[in-house]
Amino acid sequence: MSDALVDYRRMWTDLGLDLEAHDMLLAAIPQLYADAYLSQRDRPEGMAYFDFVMSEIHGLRIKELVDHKAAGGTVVGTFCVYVPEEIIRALGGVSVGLCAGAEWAYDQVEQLLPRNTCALIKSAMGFKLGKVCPYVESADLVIGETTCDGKKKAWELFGEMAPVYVMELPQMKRPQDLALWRGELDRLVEKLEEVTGNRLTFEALQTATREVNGKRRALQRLNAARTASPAPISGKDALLAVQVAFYDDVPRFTEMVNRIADELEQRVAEGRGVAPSEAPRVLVTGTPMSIPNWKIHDLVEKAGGVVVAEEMCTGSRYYDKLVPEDATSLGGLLDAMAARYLDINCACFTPNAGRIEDVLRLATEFEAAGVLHYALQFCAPYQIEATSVERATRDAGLPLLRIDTDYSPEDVAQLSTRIEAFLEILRD
Ligand code: BJ8
Repeated sequence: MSDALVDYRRMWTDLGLDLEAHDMLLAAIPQLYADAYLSQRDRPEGMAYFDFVMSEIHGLRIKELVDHKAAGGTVVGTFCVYVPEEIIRALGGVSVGLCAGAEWAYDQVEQLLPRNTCALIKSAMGFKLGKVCPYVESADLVIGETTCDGKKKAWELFGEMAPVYVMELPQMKRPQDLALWRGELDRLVEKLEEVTGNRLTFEALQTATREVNGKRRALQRLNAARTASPAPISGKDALLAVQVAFYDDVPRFTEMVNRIADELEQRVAEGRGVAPSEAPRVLVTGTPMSIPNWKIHDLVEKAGGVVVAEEMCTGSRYYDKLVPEDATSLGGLLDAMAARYLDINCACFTPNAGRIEDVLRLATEFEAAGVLHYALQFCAPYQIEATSVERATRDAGLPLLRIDTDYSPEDVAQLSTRIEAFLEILRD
């Protein structure tokens, strides 16, 4: 056993992980990753960074978090793209996304939650109950939010196992909702000041805003290259970059993604792609996909299609919009931040016409031949909104495939058949 591994095991024990269960989880990920990722041909060389990140998913990054805490820093876990990571960063905290993408400890989960709860909530709860996630165990505070009913109620139970703070997210986008949300940012600042022991300053928030904008700009560059035909990077690889954006070190991640964007721009100039230019181009829209949930992208790309864009929180909703950097006061910057965050188009909002506009806009920009609507089973907001998305895409002459699924591999064969048939339609 290498020294690093011995140290990691000590670190995991200190964090309170169930080592036996954790070993089982860590043993499963490399195979999944190899099947989905390492089997791809002609990947951008820069993706080696993400291969490394994945090989160290519970190792090096956790060590960095532990060191950060030992030096007096704070780790804050989040579950939603509405939680402004700039504020956490400005107060000396490290923000880590905690959504999980695999079934775990469902036997324990189903003693607390109804079976018909979406996989994202069950998985997050299962990782905590099963003591297999060093990210959640590192968190000094977990921030929940009042988005869907499932999450809203799950925080009450999650709060029995970890320190949870819940932000009230309005469900409409009227001026009075923006005022409520702006007040929620003030309350979040207050809470984080208490937890970190630091005071928020304009300068620190301005710096954090520039840094997080830099990360989003790098993702914008990477994704802009996907408008090219042939696509210079697979959808799977682009998805992985956004998944990792939620927990990686911000400056390092930004630098690495900008390097990949340089490489992709070069590939586009050379007309070099990861799939033939006639491969059907698919836009995926719907609920977020957390590591190691690569199921849909994998199926589309193994069937000969290429995913060219994601209208989802692990996609354009995360990086499309920047916080304006021209505010001259702390209050002004928080105003700009509140407006930027409330402008995200989650199906928890009503009405949510902005999401439909985004789907149509992205389909045009990325020259998608069809749209795949992905929703987790028992996610009422996205499953219901799928009807409006389908109507709009039909009116725009875009074929749409609707998939409602979960994290289990049981429906893979059936999904594969449906996806192959859909790609056939797109080829015609
Ligand atoms: S902004 S999408 S990250 S809430 S899948 S838990 S909605 S029942 S994840 Fe989300 Fe924020 Fe919205 Fe994005 Fe509920 Fe649906 Fe489950 Fe969901």
